Amino acid sequence: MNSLAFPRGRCSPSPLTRPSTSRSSPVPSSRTIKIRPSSRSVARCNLRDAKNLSRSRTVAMAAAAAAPASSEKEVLPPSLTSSSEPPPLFDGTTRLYVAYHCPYAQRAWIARNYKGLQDKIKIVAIDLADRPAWYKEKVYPENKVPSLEHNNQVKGESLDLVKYIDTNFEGPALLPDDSEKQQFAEELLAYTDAFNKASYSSIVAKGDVSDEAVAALDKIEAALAKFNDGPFFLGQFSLVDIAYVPFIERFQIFFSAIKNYDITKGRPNLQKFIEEVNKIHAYTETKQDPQFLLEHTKKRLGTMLMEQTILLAMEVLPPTMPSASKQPPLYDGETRLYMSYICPYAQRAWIARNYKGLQEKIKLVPMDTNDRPAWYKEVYPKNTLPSLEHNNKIIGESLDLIKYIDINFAGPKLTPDVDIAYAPFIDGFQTLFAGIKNYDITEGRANIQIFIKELNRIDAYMHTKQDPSEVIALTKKKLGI
Ligand SMILES: N[C@@H](CCC(=O)N[C@@H](CS)C(=O)NCC(=O)O)C(=O)O
Repeated sequence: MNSLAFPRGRCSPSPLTRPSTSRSSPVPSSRTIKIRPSSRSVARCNLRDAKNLSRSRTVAMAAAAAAPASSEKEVLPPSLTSSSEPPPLFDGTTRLYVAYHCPYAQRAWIARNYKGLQDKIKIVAIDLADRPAWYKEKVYPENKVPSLEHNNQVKGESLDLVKYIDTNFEGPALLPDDSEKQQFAEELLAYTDAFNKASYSSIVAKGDVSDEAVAALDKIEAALAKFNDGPFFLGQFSLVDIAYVPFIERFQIFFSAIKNYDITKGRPNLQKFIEEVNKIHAYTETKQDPQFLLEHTKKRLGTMLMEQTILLAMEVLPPTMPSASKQPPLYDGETRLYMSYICPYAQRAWIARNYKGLQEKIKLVPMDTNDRPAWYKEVYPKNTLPSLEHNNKIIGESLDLIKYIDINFAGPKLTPDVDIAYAPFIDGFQTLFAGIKNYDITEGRANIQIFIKELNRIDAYMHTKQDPSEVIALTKKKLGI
């Protein structure tokens, strides 16, 4: 352990273990962990990844495996709830407020452990689901964890806290003196949020691991190769490893269980990093049961997906606007999708908006294509549908709009966006060929059949579908047949 520390610190770390009974969620010691989804979680997952989640599976956990067996552990306090009294605040005690499952809090907790500050910084665990009111009122108005009570002040933000703990307390230094390494550390710290976002949005999104998440993991793999004097980001263990490890730990579990994707495959540096970091007791002491982390996250993701489905089901679609309709205000800050319920091009943008859960952010302005309001030409001189009013400008062209909505709004990633581009047409042609030519486009085309079947399971798409007989009637009218 000492060999991993930088020589800057005056003191060698105090022993990082404490005599104790172990905590309720011990770090698993076996190499593989069997994760059997509960019936509730399976029901939730049916919304998206039924195929990936409906069977029990093994999460390969080199990470968990490498943790050294230790019979001694710090006794950690139980989490405080809404009915718990606050600790005697500002009495000179230094307190680190954490939630045991929170990756941000884990960063500060690892820093505290690594520097051997178990006696100097007391852990106070908060139950975030049943948070004590005094935490926001008296400790940290942001109401998040981690926060650190020190010298009569409370500070927050995990990355700032890791640096603060490193600078203001004794123990091995968490940053080397080498200026090239320090500069690289800043670059990597600045990238953590983007790395987390790319990974989390891929976990939430339907289908395979996104290109964005793969690129983010590849970037990490490349970063780990920058210095040759050790397995960590800056060669030897540093605050950069502390910033990333709680998230890498989680992504290894989630990608394996939810996407059946091993983040270390083809990434030897990442594999080595995970192996080596699991030899650091200051970190392994903070690890939670992978099954618990998985269930906790699935619950959160399930709630998000459920909310999106409910939002869709509850959406009351505005009536179609004929030529006599009054123009809605233009450039008043509202985001509007000018569209038609029966136009497949408009449907592309509409599906994108639904899929990303933007029902409340992007208002629909449906127009009657056979009796189009004259004012629309002033909104979008090309006079085609769809177009999007956003940030005081109008953007057109459905394929561009899918990409624009994807890039400029939150929600699951849409790229690659080919399915949304084709969906309205494939499904539409099926209806029209069947209704007008009595021809089944899926016959002898098993893949198209599966595509349509799967498409019809996606709420974001289903809510844009029109009554087939109406589509046939309107098309016949338009074609004069
Ligand atoms: N940027 C903050 C993020 C901290 C954070 O979001 N913590 C979560 C727990 S993992 C939290 O306290 N959430 C409570 C809330 O947002 O109300 C940091 O790095 O410290």
